Order: sequence, then C-alpha cells, then structure tokens
Amino acid sequence: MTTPALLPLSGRRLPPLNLGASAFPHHRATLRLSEKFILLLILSAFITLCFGAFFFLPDSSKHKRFDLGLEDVLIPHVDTSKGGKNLGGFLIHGQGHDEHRHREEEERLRNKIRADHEKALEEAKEKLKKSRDEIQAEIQTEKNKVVQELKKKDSKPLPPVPLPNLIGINSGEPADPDIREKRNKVKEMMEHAWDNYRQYGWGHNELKPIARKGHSTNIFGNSQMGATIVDALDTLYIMGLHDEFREGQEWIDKNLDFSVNSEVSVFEVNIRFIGGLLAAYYLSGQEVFKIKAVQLAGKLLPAFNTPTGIPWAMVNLKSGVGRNWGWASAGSSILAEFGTLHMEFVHLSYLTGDPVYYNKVMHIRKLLQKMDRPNGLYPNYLNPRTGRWGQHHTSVGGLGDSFYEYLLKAWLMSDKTDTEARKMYDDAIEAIEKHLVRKSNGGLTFIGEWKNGHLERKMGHLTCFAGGMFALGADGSRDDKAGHYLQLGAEIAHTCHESYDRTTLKLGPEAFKFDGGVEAVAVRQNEKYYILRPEVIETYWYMWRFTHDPKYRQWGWEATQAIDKYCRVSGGFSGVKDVYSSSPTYDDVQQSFFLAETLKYLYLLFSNDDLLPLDNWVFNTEAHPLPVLHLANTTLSGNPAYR
Ligand code: DMJ
Repeated sequence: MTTPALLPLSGRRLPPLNLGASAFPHHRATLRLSEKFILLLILSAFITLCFGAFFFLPDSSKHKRFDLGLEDVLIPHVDTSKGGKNLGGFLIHGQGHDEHRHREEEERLRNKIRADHEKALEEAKEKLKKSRDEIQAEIQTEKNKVVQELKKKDSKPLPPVPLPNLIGINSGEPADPDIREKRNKVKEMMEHAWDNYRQYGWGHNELKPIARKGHSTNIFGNSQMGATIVDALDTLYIMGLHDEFREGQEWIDKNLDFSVNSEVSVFEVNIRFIGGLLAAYYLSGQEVFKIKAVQLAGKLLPAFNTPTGIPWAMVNLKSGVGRNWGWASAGSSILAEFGTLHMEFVHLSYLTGDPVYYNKVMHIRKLLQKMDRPNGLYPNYLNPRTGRWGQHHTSVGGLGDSFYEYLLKAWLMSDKTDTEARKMYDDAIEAIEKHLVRKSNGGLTFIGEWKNGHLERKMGHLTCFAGGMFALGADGSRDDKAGHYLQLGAEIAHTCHESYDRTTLKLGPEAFKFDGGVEAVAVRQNEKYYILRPEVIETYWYMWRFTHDPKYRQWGWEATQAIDKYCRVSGGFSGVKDVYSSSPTYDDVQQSFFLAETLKYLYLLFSNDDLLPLDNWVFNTEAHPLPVLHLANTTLSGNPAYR
C-alpha cells in the first residue's frame, strides 16, 4: 500500500509541496540552503506526526474492521459452528491462534508503512536536491505519459458502418462562362482568406487580418483549437482546393486535442467543430475526422448532466463542469443552443452505433413537446434546473433561429420519416407567422421579435436565414401550402436584399427597423456593423435552387463585389463597423463562418445544382453538409452494432 499523503513527484496529489515554477514564481532556479533546511524540517515534523498518530492511537482492531487489507482476518459469515463469534455478520476466528495471526499481520503492516514513509522521505530529500527545471521536466514527463495513454484509449477504431449515398461532391461546373468566372472569383476569395489565415493565424481559432495575428473569442474557450481550419475544410474540398484541405487534415491529425482545460460553448463547438469534422469525413472518407468528432462529442456529453437533461451553454472540456451564460434570463439555457444539436448527434449515433447521442437530443425534444407554449410560441430561454421557461421572448433571429431550422432539417435528414419533427416545425412556423410576421407600410415583409406580449418591429441579419428555411420547408408543408411558403421565402429574401441595398456599402447591417417611417434600415449605431455574416446569401442560394430566378444570382454577385471591395484587406477579410459610412473602419476579425458559410453559399450559388444536391444533403446551421440517412427509421442507426 502507498502513502498518498507523501507522493511529491507527481505534483498533482500534493499541492502544498509543489516546488515548481508556480509555487515559487520569483525564486532563482535553485533553492537556497536555508530554504531547503526549513522544508526538510517541516517534512520531518510531518512524518514524525504521522508515525506518532499511528503508534499511539488505541488498538481498535479487535472491535472493528481494520481497513488495510485484512480481508483474511474478518470474513463475512454467519456460521458460528466452528467456535467463532458472529459480530454483526463478520466472523472472528478462534481466539489464541487468530490473535497471533493478528499481531503478525499488524507488525507486517507497520513495517510496510515505515518502509513506505522512509522511501517517501528519501524521495523528498532527492527532490530538494533537484533544480526547479528538473522538477518541472519530471512533472511534464508525467503529464505527457497521461496524455499519451488517454490518446491511445481515444483513438480506437470505430465499428464500420454502411455509408449513406454520397453523391455530388465533385460537380457543379457551370457551362456559362460568366457564371464560371463569378464562381472562380469566389474561389479566389477563399484562397485569399485561407492563405492569410495559414500565414498569420495558423492553429489559432480565427485571424486578425489587419494586425496579422491570431484571434479568438470566449465561445472557443481559452485554447487554440484551429476553428478556422475545421470550419473551412468542406469549403476547400468542394472548391477543389485539395492541397489546402490536406494541410488542414494534417494539422487536425497532429494538433487538434480536446483534453484541454478550456470552457467552450456547447452549441458553437457542435455546429462548427463536430459539424465541420463530420462533413469533412463524409466528403473525403478520412477516418481521422470521424474519430476526432467522436472524441469531441464525448467531451460535450457532461454538459447534459443537469436536473432536466437540458444542457448547459458552456462546458469545461477537461473537468466536464457546465454552466450558463451570466446574461441569460435567470440562469437559463438558450433555445437556439440546446435546440441545435440534433443533426450532428443523430449522425454521431449513426456512425458509432452508440445511442447515447441520439438519446440526449430526443430527450430534449420530448421535454419541449410536453411544455405549454405561450401563444404557441417557443420562448428563447429555458431553465435547465427547473425545466421552466425564462423570459417570454421569441425570436427567429439570435437566440431562437436554428432551433426551428433543425426541426425542419431533422425531418429532411431522416429522408422525411421523422414526422414528429416535421409536425413541431409546422406548428412553430404557424405561430410565428401569426404573431411575428408583418408587412411594413412600404410593403416589406419582416419577422419581428416577440417580447412579453409586444412585437418589436426589428429584424436581425441573423433572421434573414428564414427566407431559405421557408423555401426549403415548402415541399411537404401542412395543407399543401408549398406555394405560400415559397412566396414567404421570396418576400424575406427581398426585404433582406433591401437592407443591403439601402446602405452605402451595399452590405447589410446587424439589425434593421420598420418603425416610425424607417424601413429596413439600422437606427442605432451599435447595429450598423457587418461581420461577414452569411444569412442573406444563404437565403439567396436556397431561393435560387428552388426558383432559378436570376435575380438571386444577381443579388449574390452584388454582395460578392461589396465584400471584396470593402472587407478585403491585404491580410484577409475583415468585418466593418458601419455599413452607412463611406469611409468604414474595420473590426479586424476574419470570422471562421466566413470561410464555412458565406463563401460556400456564394460558391454554390454560382455552381450547378448537381453540386451537393438537396435531395441527398442537408446543411447544418454552419453550412456543413451532412448526408440524408436513407433509412426506414433514421432515429435508429444503420450501424449493426446499434441495433
Ligand atoms: C453561424 O455561426 C451560424 O449560422 C449560426 O447558426 C448563427 N450565425 C452564425 C453566423 O452568422
């Protein structure tokens, strides 16, 4: 048996004796003699105390279980026929011989403890002779060993699974030379964004294109997880940028490590990392992406350990401790965050044969189904401790948006067999249309925000994705209202285009109003920025696929030119702070979603429809394409191990 209180080498078990850099940050490399002496004295005193305590405590072994490995002395038993005494279910054997055995055993243990203590003392003495650097090196070696062992455990091959029908991943070349040129321009912009990220921000989450260095935000925690690499992979792939794709793959293989003490957003990590890795896996067939996605998903699972099973917004990847954003209504989780996990988690269960992911998201769905909804609307906030709604705010933009999107896409991804999801989507958009969708005096259709019984006549850039969603959900809609929803999609696309067209830079503001004579224009200074967001272009692309109306390509081209003119700098692409100013200032951030979404949707807009056809692929909310699972019941995996 070891003596846990005296294992100074690891530095983990004995924090007060940690002699590493953090314990004595201002000390010289080696300890002075007087310090060593004092430490030795403290150690000796401590050990003497332990000996004292051990030898002078009354010998109680005859009365109770001595829990140091004496299983052979006290045996659970009830049979007293052989002269033993039954004491509360434990049998103490015949007195004379057994007492002798007791004494021998205790003596053996004392000797062992003495030897262990002496050994530990020797080790402590040895340690004091070492320099701080040596001690640090030893600690590092120990840490590395643990990391290696974890890695070995984590990279076990996954059971093989029949891959869904993966078509249309290398197509889309348009015959029209004008469209081909536009497509090539978008590809060139992707190369510019990628090359600069590679040069100045490689391995960091994002790029500061003006300062020419890495950038990150709290959604990725405090570690560098290469968010741009993971988010960009599938765009590189479909654009035929295979060398760049391989560079990204190599970085992921060698460097992407999730055993980090970092508190990340469950939603963001799911849509950007798990979504990005799964899409890269399906497109390229490279196992490494699947393995990393599964490793990461395992790190997110502790976020679901709440009284209701509604996950926390954030989780520490190492400790598994979760919590919610401080700003969210009374400790609530956010609808658009816990409601945007379904697609990725169903694919994880499909690929691994492990139902755990599927069960987590279905539990969320079942819980939501049971709840009362004010006016049929889903509030944006839900408390994961009580299972009650927070403030009654409903939005199809930030805080709500992708929850509705994932209901529709769960149905599409299941080859339209998940009718429960379709019904929830139909119910939700009916309530949204009734309470949130309005026409402005100037005839622009917009989607406002519902706040405690009052409609705020403001629409966010984020809300503009809904045009595409209405079009995508038109086919299969209740009461055969396909024409109606396609029309609604077109009206939202038109309004969002107006929000771009009414600015100086021809780029859309973050939010715009329909109030007091103002139509599709931002009023507050802090809503005038454009941060390379994709939603308006996303809607143009869906509308193009469903209508082939050339105006959508025209609008997409206007946006491409505006981005290239006002957001391009020599070190990449940057957001701008005021789209109404003729001399805009930059925010100096190249968002990872610019490569994942904005440029991908533009590229698809100028490609033929046989590139990632919508009958076979469903795009997650970060534009990562996941294949439709053509199974009788998508809620069960195609993997035999799952059944
Ligand atoms: C993306 O990360 C995703 O589209 C998300 O759903 C919300 N919006 C950002 C980009 O604007």
